[in-house]
Amino acid sequence: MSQQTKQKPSMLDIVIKSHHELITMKNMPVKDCNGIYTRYRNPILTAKHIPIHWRYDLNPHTNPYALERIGFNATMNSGAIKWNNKYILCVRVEGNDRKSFFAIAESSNGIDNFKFWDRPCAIPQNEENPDINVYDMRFVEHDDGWIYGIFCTERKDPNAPPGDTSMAVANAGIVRTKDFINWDRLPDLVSLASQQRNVVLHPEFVNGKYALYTRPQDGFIDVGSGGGIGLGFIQDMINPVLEDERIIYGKKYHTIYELKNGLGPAPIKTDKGWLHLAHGVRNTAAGLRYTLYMFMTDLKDISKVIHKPAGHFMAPIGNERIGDVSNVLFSNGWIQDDDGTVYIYYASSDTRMHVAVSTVDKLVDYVINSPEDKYTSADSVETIMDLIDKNKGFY
Ligand code: M1P
Repeated sequence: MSQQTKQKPSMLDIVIKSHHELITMKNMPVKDCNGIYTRYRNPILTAKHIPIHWRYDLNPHTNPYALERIGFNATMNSGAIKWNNKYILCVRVEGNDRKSFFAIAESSNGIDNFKFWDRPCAIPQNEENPDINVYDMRFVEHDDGWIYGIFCTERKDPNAPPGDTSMAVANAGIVRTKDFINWDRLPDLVSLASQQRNVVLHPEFVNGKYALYTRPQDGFIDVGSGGGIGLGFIQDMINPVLEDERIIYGKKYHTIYELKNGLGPAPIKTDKGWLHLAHGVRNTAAGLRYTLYMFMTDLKDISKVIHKPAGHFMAPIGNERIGDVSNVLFSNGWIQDDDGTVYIYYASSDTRMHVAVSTVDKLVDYVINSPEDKYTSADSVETIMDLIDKNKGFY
């Protein structure tokens, strides 16, 4: 037998190899599409994409059995931005301990080979009221020169009755950065609502003020009498007191946003109006169903919704339907390229990240030319009849 007998690969060698294969896997478009966008076959980020050195103690002396020391449960709801020619996601990573935190992952093409940076984001705390859990970052490169991140900060409700260990308060936490490594923590949003989630900064000043999309709510899960996508203004990000908040897109009976809705990423400016991506929630016998929908607001008056195609734009399909919180699609990040390509980053069932690709032109066409919801079955049939009549001679 030769002196150089091949050594059996260690457990960790196998883990490292399969991790490398996973994160370098090529992604392919899915053929079956509606012309509006193209989904990609593989999730772009899963819990298995988390770097090995965040999970394993790599020292064989202190980890002789090569056991995973820190487990991760999900990679989901990611903010997105193009920066230094890279597609950057600010991923909501959830540990097995249920705590979410942020970590940056980058790709050169926006559809595969997303790799986490060496370390997760260390978001500074507001000393007087530290976060218990943080999630769902929205990035915006604002006209003022900063890149802002607005996220949900969650704490136990101080007014919870004794023995209630789940009542929580959600609010908007605010950071700004120039490099996604160093973060300035600004004060949390001050608003009249008892809770806020899905808060998003508009990229431009409006009459010299910062404009914020909000989702005021009465309870942590149940929006109560609150709800709807709101719009308000603040004078100064260092003292973020929300003024003149009002609902610009409310919830409505027998729609896909009957129970609640919330804005996704910051809107994309087009020559026809601001393109918005949002999520709508309705209740079903199987629990809440979250789908994505789109609308457009006026360029001069951003509070005015000028186009709202009926129904969902994307809903969970196939494996997307199943996960920690099943039947959920959620998006808080998209990237518009210079050539008009739009990368829509969405999470399925609070478990994994995906990408779908479209263009600004197609999305504008979809939003402007798809029929609106007229809110009754009879009206929906009439809308279909209209199309059939217009199609006479074409089929
Ligand atoms: O579990 C589905 C989503 O629920 C919440 O969204 P919303 O505030 O609109 O109800 C958030 O916790 C979100 O992170 C989560 O994906």
